[in-house]
Amino acid sequence: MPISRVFEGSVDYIQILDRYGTADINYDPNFSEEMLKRMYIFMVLARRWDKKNIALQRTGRMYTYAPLEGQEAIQVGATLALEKEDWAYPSYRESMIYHMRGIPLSLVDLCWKGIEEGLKIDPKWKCFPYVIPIGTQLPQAVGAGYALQKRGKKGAVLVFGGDGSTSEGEFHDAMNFAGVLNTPTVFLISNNQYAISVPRKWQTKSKTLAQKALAYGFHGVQIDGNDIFAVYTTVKQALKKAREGGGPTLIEAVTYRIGAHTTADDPGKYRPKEEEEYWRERDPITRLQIYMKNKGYWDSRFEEIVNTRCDKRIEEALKEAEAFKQDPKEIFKHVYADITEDLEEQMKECFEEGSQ
Ligand SMILES: Cc1ncc(C[n+]2csc(CCOP(=O)(O)OP(=O)(O)O)c2C)c(N)n1
Repeated sequence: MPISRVFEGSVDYIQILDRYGTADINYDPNFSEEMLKRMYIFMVLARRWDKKNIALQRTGRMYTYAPLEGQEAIQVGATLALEKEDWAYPSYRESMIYHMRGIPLSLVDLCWKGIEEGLKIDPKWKCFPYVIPIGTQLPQAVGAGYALQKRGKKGAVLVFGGDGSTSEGEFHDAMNFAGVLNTPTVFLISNNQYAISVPRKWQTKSKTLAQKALAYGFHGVQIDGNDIFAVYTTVKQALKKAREGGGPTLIEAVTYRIGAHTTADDPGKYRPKEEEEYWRERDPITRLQIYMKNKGYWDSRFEEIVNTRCDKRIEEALKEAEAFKQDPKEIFKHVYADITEDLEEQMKECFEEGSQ
Protein backbone atom coordinates (compact mmCIF):
# COMPACT_ATOMS: atom_id res chain seq x y z
CA MET A 1 0.00 0.00 0.00
CA PRO A 2 1.66 3.25 -1.06
CA ILE A 3 1.84 5.76 1.75
CA SER A 4 2.81 9.35 1.19
CA ARG A 5 2.59 12.38 3.40
CA VAL A 6 -0.06 14.77 2.12
CA PHE A 7 0.37 17.55 4.67
CA GLU A 8 3.14 18.82 6.87
CA GLY A 9 3.12 21.95 8.95
CA SER A 10 4.93 23.79 11.69
CA VAL A 11 4.51 26.92 13.76
CA ASP A 12 7.28 29.35 14.67
CA TYR A 13 7.54 31.34 17.89
CA ILE A 14 8.90 34.87 17.67
CA GLN A 15 10.45 36.89 20.46
CA ILE A 16 12.79 39.80 19.74
CA LEU A 17 12.92 41.73 23.03
CA ASP A 18 13.41 39.41 25.97
CA ARG A 19 12.20 39.95 29.50
CA TYR A 20 15.51 41.53 30.52
CA GLY A 21 15.14 44.23 27.85
CA THR A 22 17.72 42.75 25.50
CA ALA A 23 16.89 42.61 21.80
CA ASP A 24 18.10 39.78 19.57
CA ILE A 25 21.03 41.22 17.57
CA ASN A 26 19.85 39.66 14.33
CA TYR A 27 16.24 40.81 14.61
CA ASP A 28 16.44 44.12 16.51
CA PRO A 29 14.35 46.48 14.33
CA ASN A 30 16.51 49.40 15.56
CA PHE A 31 13.53 51.70 15.88
CA SER A 32 14.18 55.43 16.01
CA GLU A 33 14.15 57.21 19.38
CA GLU A 34 10.84 58.82 18.38
CA MET A 35 9.20 55.48 17.58
CA LEU A 36 10.44 53.87 20.80
CA LYS A 37 9.11 56.79 22.80
CA ARG A 38 5.76 56.59 21.02
CA MET A 39 5.51 52.89 21.89
CA TYR A 40 6.45 53.56 25.48
CA ILE A 41 4.15 56.55 26.00
CA PHE A 42 1.10 54.75 24.63
CA MET A 43 1.76 51.71 26.81
CA VAL A 44 2.13 53.90 29.90
CA LEU A 45 -1.02 55.82 28.96
CA ALA A 46 -2.89 52.52 28.59
CA ARG A 47 -1.73 51.28 31.98
CA ARG A 48 -2.44 54.49 33.88
CA TRP A 49 -5.84 54.86 32.20
CA ASP A 50 -6.59 51.25 33.16
CA LYS A 51 -5.71 51.80 36.81
CA LYS A 52 -7.79 54.94 36.90
CA ASN A 53 -10.81 53.13 35.42
CA ILE A 54 -10.64 50.39 38.04
CA ALA A 55 -10.59 53.05 40.77
CA LEU A 56 -13.52 54.87 39.12
CA GLN A 57 -15.54 51.67 38.94
CA ARG A 58 -14.90 50.99 42.61
CA THR A 59 -16.28 54.40 43.47
CA GLY A 60 -19.33 54.07 41.23
CA ARG A 61 -18.12 56.46 38.53
CA MET A 62 -17.77 53.77 35.86
CA TYR A 63 -19.67 50.58 35.06
CA THR A 64 -18.21 47.09 34.66
CA TYR A 65 -14.80 47.48 33.07
CA ALA A 66 -12.41 44.96 31.42
CA PRO A 67 -8.86 45.62 32.69
CA LEU A 68 -5.96 45.47 30.23
CA GLU A 69 -2.86 45.42 32.45
CA GLY A 70 -0.17 43.12 31.03
CA GLN A 71 -1.62 43.23 27.50
CA GLU A 72 -0.45 46.73 26.53
CA ALA A 73 2.20 45.62 24.01
CA ILE A 74 -0.36 43.85 21.82
CA GLN A 75 -2.78 46.73 21.42
CA VAL A 76 -0.11 49.42 21.13
CA GLY A 77 2.31 47.49 18.89
CA ALA A 78 -0.43 46.26 16.56
CA THR A 79 -2.12 49.65 16.21
CA LEU A 80 1.17 51.34 15.39
CA ALA A 81 1.59 48.76 12.61
CA LEU A 82 -1.69 49.80 10.94
CA GLU A 83 -1.73 52.11 7.93
CA LYS A 84 -4.40 54.79 7.48
CA GLU A 85 -6.32 52.70 4.94
CA ASP A 86 -6.51 49.63 7.23
CA TRP A 87 -9.46 48.78 9.46
CA ALA A 88 -9.32 47.64 13.08
CA TYR A 89 -11.87 45.41 14.83
CA PRO A 90 -10.85 45.52 18.50
CA SER A 91 -12.06 43.24 21.22
CA TYR A 92 -13.35 44.78 24.46
CA ARG A 93 -9.93 44.51 26.18
CA GLU A 94 -8.16 46.55 23.52
CA SER A 95 -9.58 49.93 24.45
CA MET A 96 -6.41 51.89 23.70
CA ILE A 97 -6.74 51.06 19.98
CA TYR A 98 -9.69 53.45 19.71
CA HIS A 99 -7.73 56.34 21.11
CA MET A 100 -4.63 55.50 19.07
CA ARG A 101 -6.74 55.54 15.89
CA GLY A 102 -7.71 59.12 16.75
CA ILE A 103 -10.89 58.67 18.76
CA PRO A 104 -10.98 61.07 21.75
CA LEU A 105 -10.25 59.31 25.05
CA SER A 106 -13.39 60.93 26.48
CA LEU A 107 -15.49 58.87 24.04
CA VAL A 108 -13.76 55.68 25.14
CA ASP A 109 -14.56 56.69 28.73
CA LEU A 110 -18.21 57.23 27.79
CA CYS A 111 -18.34 53.80 26.33
CA TRP A 112 -17.19 52.22 29.63
CA LYS A 113 -19.64 54.40 31.48
CA GLY A 114 -22.31 52.52 29.55
CA ILE A 115 -23.22 55.50 27.40
CA GLU A 116 -24.18 54.65 23.85
CA GLU A 117 -22.60 57.86 22.55
CA GLY A 118 -19.16 56.34 23.18
CA LEU A 119 -19.74 53.64 20.60
CA LYS A 120 -20.86 56.01 17.87
CA ILE A 121 -17.53 55.95 16.11
CA ASP A 122 -17.10 58.01 12.97
CA PRO A 123 -16.19 55.67 10.06
CA LYS A 124 -13.28 58.00 9.27
CA TRP A 125 -11.36 56.36 12.14
CA LYS A 126 -11.67 52.96 10.42
CA CYS A 127 -12.23 51.29 13.76
CA PHE A 128 -15.26 49.18 14.52
CA PRO A 129 -16.98 49.40 17.91
CA TYR A 130 -16.30 46.30 19.96
CA VAL A 131 -18.91 43.64 20.48
CA ILE A 132 -19.56 41.65 23.64
CA PRO A 133 -20.81 38.35 22.14
CA ILE A 134 -17.49 36.53 21.94
CA GLY A 135 -16.01 36.03 18.47
CA THR A 136 -18.74 37.79 16.50
CA GLN A 137 -16.32 40.45 15.29
CA LEU A 138 -14.24 37.78 13.51
CA PRO A 139 -16.60 36.95 10.60
CA GLN A 140 -17.57 40.63 10.41
CA ALA A 141 -13.93 41.54 9.88
CA VAL A 142 -13.54 38.88 7.20
CA GLY A 143 -16.62 40.31 5.47
CA ALA A 144 -15.09 43.78 5.64
CA GLY A 145 -11.87 42.46 4.10
CA TYR A 146 -13.83 40.71 1.38
CA ALA A 147 -15.64 43.98 0.64
CA LEU A 148 -12.33 45.83 0.31
CA GLN A 149 -11.08 43.11 -2.03
CA LYS A 150 -14.25 43.11 -4.18
CA ARG A 151 -14.25 46.89 -4.48
CA GLY A 152 -10.58 46.94 -5.39
CA LYS A 153 -9.82 49.18 -2.40
CA LYS A 154 -6.50 49.38 -0.65
CA GLY A 155 -6.14 48.22 2.93
CA ALA A 156 -6.28 45.25 5.23
CA VAL A 157 -8.36 44.38 8.27
CA LEU A 158 -6.87 43.62 11.68
CA VAL A 159 -9.22 41.78 14.00
CA PHE A 160 -8.66 40.94 17.66
CA GLY A 161 -9.94 38.08 19.76
CA GLY A 162 -9.10 36.18 22.91
CA ASP A 163 -8.09 32.53 23.42
CA GLY A 164 -11.71 31.86 24.42
CA SER A 165 -12.96 33.16 21.07
CA THR A 166 -11.12 30.36 19.26
CA SER A 167 -13.65 27.87 20.63
CA GLU A 168 -16.57 29.74 19.12
CA GLY A 169 -18.14 28.68 15.84
CA GLU A 170 -17.62 32.22 14.55
CA PHE A 171 -13.85 31.81 14.78
CA HIS A 172 -13.94 28.75 12.54
CA ASP A 173 -16.44 30.28 10.11
CA ALA A 174 -14.24 33.35 9.86
CA MET A 175 -11.03 31.38 9.38
CA ASN A 176 -12.59 29.18 6.72
CA PHE A 177 -14.00 32.06 4.70
CA ALA A 178 -10.77 34.03 5.06
CA GLY A 179 -8.78 31.08 3.71
CA VAL A 180 -11.13 30.22 0.86
CA LEU A 181 -11.66 33.83 -0.24
CA ASN A 182 -8.06 34.83 0.46
CA THR A 183 -9.27 37.93 2.29
CA PRO A 184 -6.86 40.62 3.55
CA THR A 185 -7.46 39.68 7.19
CA VAL A 186 -5.00 39.52 10.06
CA PHE A 187 -6.36 37.63 13.06
CA LEU A 188 -4.59 38.67 16.24
CA ILE A 189 -5.50 36.37 19.10
CA SER A 190 -4.43 37.54 22.55
CA ASN A 191 -3.83 34.31 24.37
CA ASN A 192 -3.96 35.70 27.91
CA GLN A 193 -4.29 32.18 29.35
CA TYR A 194 -7.86 32.50 30.59
CA ALA A 195 -11.40 33.02 29.32
CA ILE A 196 -12.77 34.35 32.59
CA SER A 197 -11.99 31.34 34.83
CA VAL A 198 -11.49 28.80 32.02
CA PRO A 199 -7.78 28.12 31.50
CA ARG A 200 -6.29 27.90 28.04
CA LYS A 201 -5.79 24.12 28.32
CA TRP A 202 -9.56 23.67 28.53
CA GLN A 203 -10.15 25.55 25.29
CA THR A 204 -8.31 23.16 23.03
CA LYS A 205 -6.00 20.17 22.98
CA SER A 206 -3.87 21.88 20.30
CA LYS A 207 -0.37 22.77 21.41
CA THR A 208 -0.75 26.27 19.98
CA LEU A 209 -3.67 28.38 18.84
CA ALA A 210 -1.60 29.54 15.86
CA GLN A 211 -1.58 26.06 14.32
CA LYS A 212 -5.32 26.31 13.72
CA ALA A 213 -4.48 28.47 10.68
CA LEU A 214 -2.81 25.50 9.01
CA ALA A 215 -6.11 23.62 8.86
CA TYR A 216 -7.64 26.57 7.02
CA GLY A 217 -4.80 26.80 4.54
CA PHE A 218 -2.87 29.83 5.67
CA HIS A 219 0.02 30.93 7.83
CA GLY A 220 -0.10 30.86 11.61
CA VAL A 221 2.59 32.16 13.93
CA GLN A 222 2.99 32.43 17.68
CA ILE A 223 4.67 35.47 19.20
CA ASP A 224 5.61 36.78 22.62
CA GLY A 225 2.70 39.15 23.18
CA ASN A 226 4.62 41.01 25.89
CA ASP A 227 7.32 41.94 23.40
CA ILE A 228 6.22 45.04 21.51
CA PHE A 229 8.97 44.56 18.90
CA ALA A 230 7.67 41.10 18.00
CA VAL A 231 4.07 42.36 17.93
CA TYR A 232 4.81 45.37 15.74
CA THR A 233 7.08 43.52 13.32
CA THR A 234 4.84 40.47 12.89
CA VAL A 235 1.62 42.44 12.49
CA LYS A 236 3.29 44.88 10.10
CA GLN A 237 4.48 42.03 7.86
CA ALA A 238 1.13 40.25 7.97
CA LEU A 239 -0.77 43.43 7.07
CA LYS A 240 1.59 44.13 4.19
CA LYS A 241 1.12 40.61 2.88
CA ALA A 242 -2.66 40.99 3.19
CA ARG A 243 -2.69 44.34 1.37
CA GLU A 244 -0.62 42.84 -1.44
CA GLY A 245 -3.09 40.01 -2.02
CA GLY A 246 -1.18 37.40 -0.02
CA GLY A 247 -4.23 36.50 2.08
CA PRO A 248 -4.85 36.06 5.79
CA THR A 249 -2.54 35.32 8.73
CA LEU A 250 -3.29 34.13 12.23
CA ILE A 251 -1.06 35.54 14.96
CA GLU A 252 -1.26 34.09 18.44
CA ALA A 253 0.17 36.57 20.93
CA VAL A 254 1.06 34.82 24.17
CA THR A 255 0.43 37.06 27.15
CA TYR A 256 -1.27 37.21 30.53
CA ARG A 257 -4.16 39.14 31.97
CA ILE A 258 -2.60 40.50 35.16
CA GLY A 259 -5.85 41.81 36.57
CA ALA A 260 -9.36 40.47 36.81
CA HIS A 261 -11.44 39.49 33.78
CA THR A 262 -13.69 42.43 34.56
CA THR A 263 -14.29 44.51 37.65
CA ALA A 264 -17.01 41.95 38.46
CA ASP A 265 -14.51 39.07 38.71
CA ASP A 266 -12.10 37.78 41.39
CA PRO A 267 -9.20 35.84 39.80
CA GLY A 268 -7.93 34.86 43.26
CA LYS A 269 -10.65 32.20 43.17
CA TYR A 270 -9.22 30.33 40.17
CA ARG A 271 -5.58 31.38 39.61
CA PRO A 272 -2.50 30.72 41.73
CA LYS A 273 -0.77 33.88 42.96
CA GLU A 274 2.64 32.60 41.74
CA GLU A 275 1.35 32.61 38.19
CA GLU A 276 0.73 36.34 38.38
CA GLU A 277 4.25 36.84 39.80
CA TYR A 278 5.74 34.81 36.92
CA TRP A 279 4.07 37.09 34.39
CA ARG A 280 4.85 40.31 36.24
CA GLU A 281 8.50 39.43 35.68
CA ARG A 282 7.74 39.45 31.96
CA ASP A 283 6.08 42.84 31.97
CA PRO A 284 5.89 44.48 28.51
CA ILE A 285 6.55 48.03 29.75
CA THR A 286 9.50 47.23 32.00
CA ARG A 287 11.40 45.44 29.26
CA LEU A 288 11.00 48.34 26.82
CA GLN A 289 12.03 50.74 29.57
CA ILE A 290 15.28 48.80 30.15
CA TYR A 291 15.98 48.67 26.42
CA MET A 292 15.44 52.43 26.12
CA LYS A 293 17.51 53.15 29.20
CA ASN A 294 20.42 51.19 27.71
CA LYS A 295 20.12 53.32 24.56
CA GLY A 296 20.07 56.52 26.62
CA TYR A 297 16.44 57.30 25.72
CA TRP A 298 14.91 56.76 29.16
CA ASP A 299 15.68 58.27 32.56
CA SER A 300 13.68 59.15 35.65
CA ARG A 301 13.08 62.71 34.41
CA PHE A 302 11.55 61.36 31.18
CA GLU A 303 9.41 58.97 33.24
CA GLU A 304 8.15 61.83 35.37
CA ILE A 305 7.17 63.87 32.31
CA VAL A 306 5.42 60.91 30.67
CA ASN A 307 3.46 60.07 33.82
CA THR A 308 2.40 63.67 34.37
CA ARG A 309 1.31 64.16 30.76
CA CYS A 310 -0.57 60.87 30.65
CA ASP A 311 -2.40 61.68 33.88
CA LYS A 312 -3.31 65.11 32.54
CA ARG A 313 -4.75 63.58 29.38
CA ILE A 314 -6.67 61.01 31.42
CA GLU A 315 -8.10 63.65 33.77
CA GLU A 316 -9.11 65.98 30.93
CA ALA A 317 -10.88 63.17 29.07
CA LEU A 318 -12.67 62.09 32.24
CA LYS A 319 -13.82 65.62 32.93
CA GLU A 320 -15.26 65.83 29.45
CA ALA A 321 -16.92 62.42 29.75
CA GLU A 322 -18.43 63.23 33.13
CA ALA A 323 -19.82 66.50 31.80
CA PHE A 324 -21.81 64.53 29.21
CA LYS A 325 -25.45 64.50 30.21
CA GLN A 326 -27.20 61.30 29.36
CA ASP A 327 -30.89 60.64 29.63
CA PRO A 328 -30.82 57.48 31.81
CA LYS A 329 -33.75 56.12 29.80
CA GLU A 330 -31.30 55.72 26.92
CA ILE A 331 -29.91 52.54 28.45
CA PHE A 332 -33.21 50.78 27.75
CA LYS A 333 -33.35 51.89 24.16
CA HIS A 334 -30.48 50.11 22.49
CA VAL A 335 -31.06 46.46 23.33
CA TYR A 336 -33.37 46.02 20.32
CA ALA A 337 -34.01 48.25 17.31
CA ASP A 338 -37.46 48.97 18.76
CA ILE A 339 -38.04 48.87 22.47
CA THR A 340 -40.03 45.76 23.51
CA GLU A 341 -43.10 45.84 25.72
CA ASP A 342 -41.41 44.30 28.74
CA LEU A 343 -38.45 46.68 28.49
CA GLU A 344 -40.88 49.57 28.24
CA GLU A 345 -42.52 48.32 31.41
CA GLN A 346 -39.16 47.95 33.18
CA MET A 347 -38.20 51.44 32.14
CA LYS A 348 -41.41 52.88 33.56
CA GLU A 349 -40.96 50.91 36.77
CA CYS A 350 -37.40 52.12 37.10
CA PHE A 351 -38.27 55.77 36.77
CA GLU A 352 -41.45 55.77 38.78
CA GLU A 353 -41.34 58.24 41.59
CA GLY A 354 -39.88 56.75 44.73
CA SER A 355 -38.07 53.86 42.97
CA GLN A 356 -34.32 53.53 43.52
C1 LIG B 1 -21.12 34.17 22.86
C2 LIG B 1 -20.73 34.52 24.27
N1 LIG B 1 -20.64 33.55 25.19
C3 LIG B 1 -20.27 33.85 26.45
C4 LIG B 1 -20.01 35.14 26.81
C5 LIG B 1 -19.58 35.48 28.23
N2 LIG B 1 -18.16 35.87 28.22
C6 LIG B 1 -17.78 37.14 28.31
S1 LIG B 1 -16.14 37.32 28.26
C7 LIG B 1 -15.89 35.66 28.12
C8 LIG B 1 -14.51 35.10 28.03
C9 LIG B 1 -13.80 35.43 26.77
O1 LIG B 1 -12.47 35.02 26.87
P1 LIG B 1 -11.39 35.34 25.77
O2 LIG B 1 -11.97 35.21 24.41
O3 LIG B 1 -10.20 34.51 26.06
O4 LIG B 1 -11.07 36.88 25.99
P2 LIG B 1 -10.54 37.65 27.28
O5 LIG B 1 -11.74 38.08 28.06
O6 LIG B 1 -9.66 36.74 28.04
O7 LIG B 1 -9.81 38.85 26.77
C10 LIG B 1 -17.10 34.99 28.13
C11 LIG B 1 -17.25 33.53 28.04
C12 LIG B 1 -20.14 36.14 25.82
N3 LIG B 1 -19.88 37.43 26.07
N4 LIG B 1 -20.48 35.80 24.55
